[in-house]
Order: sequence, then C-alpha cells, then structure tokens
Amino acid sequence: MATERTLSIIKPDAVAKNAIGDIYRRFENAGLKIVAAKMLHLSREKAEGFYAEHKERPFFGDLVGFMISGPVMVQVLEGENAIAKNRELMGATNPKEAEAGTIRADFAESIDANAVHGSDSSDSAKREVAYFFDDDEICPRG
Ligand code: RTP
Ligand code: MG
Repeated sequence: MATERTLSIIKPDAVAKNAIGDIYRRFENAGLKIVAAKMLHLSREKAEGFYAEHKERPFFGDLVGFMISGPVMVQVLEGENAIAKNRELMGATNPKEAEAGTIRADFAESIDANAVHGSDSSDSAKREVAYFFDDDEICPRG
C-alpha cells in the first residue's frame, strides 16, 4: 500500500467544542502524520467551491451556512492508506449511524454538524489538498 495524502477539516462545531487536540491525537495514534495545517474562517465562496459537487442537493445551503459559521481547522494527513484510514476514524456521515469510538460518534451532534470532513477518494484528495494548500505549504516528514 502506497503512502497517501488526504484532506481533513475539523468543522466549526468541533472547533467550538475545543476538540482539535483530541481529534489530532486520534490521527497521530492511527499513524497518520499532519504534514500541513491552517485555521481559517471560510468565506461563502470558498465553502461553496469546496462542496461544489453537492450544489444541486437540497442540503447545500445549510451545509455552506454551517461551514462558514465559525473557524475550521484544515490539515493534510499523510500515511499508509490515509484516505480510507481517515474515513474509518471519522465514522458515518450521520452520527446516529457512526460506530462507537469514531470521531463523529464522540463529537458530532447531527448530520449537519458532524465534526469532521475527509476526502473520499484519491481524486477528491488531490483536488481538495490543492484547494487549500500550495505545494510549498506541505512538509513531507518521511
Ligand atoms: P464530508 O464531505 O463533510 O466529509 O461528509 P461525507 O463525505 O461523509 O458526506 P457527503 O455525502 O460528502 O456530504 C457532505 C456533507 O453534507 C451534509 N449532508 N447532509 N441532510 C442530508 O441528507 C445530508 N447529507 C449530507 C453532511 O454534513 C455531510 O458531511
Ligand atoms: Mg464528502
């Protein structure tokens, strides 16, 4: 299995709960390395562009409104099988369906305020990492 990179976002609800450190510890305990990170308060345009694949969905307005409701923490995670590993740590989109011990089971309130984002494929990971980070903002750690 090759080393992969994936884009992770700690959403406004989890930042507001002061859960950044707890979530980072989960990434690191699972062997994922944080190779880039920044805190941002997204503009509406930036959030709409990020979730453009969902723009025809009925929940799009609420999703964008939630993502701009407070600061987010955005990071690139690197490691073996990083994309799937991060999705496993996150748990199901709807926290009511998320397995016990996952980030969403432990921190998410609802399907709208669900604590974290993670890229869902190799193609989306490449697009999403480049959406937030220039190459020279990423620090490979071997
Ligand atoms: P994310 O992109 O944020 O990591 O979440 P995901 O892959 O698990 O879920 P996705 O299908 O990409 O949906 C993006 C976000 O939209 C909200 N959503 N609401 N009401 C609904 O049926 C519904 N479906 C999705 C969620 O907040 C989800 O994280
Ligand atoms: Mg998604």
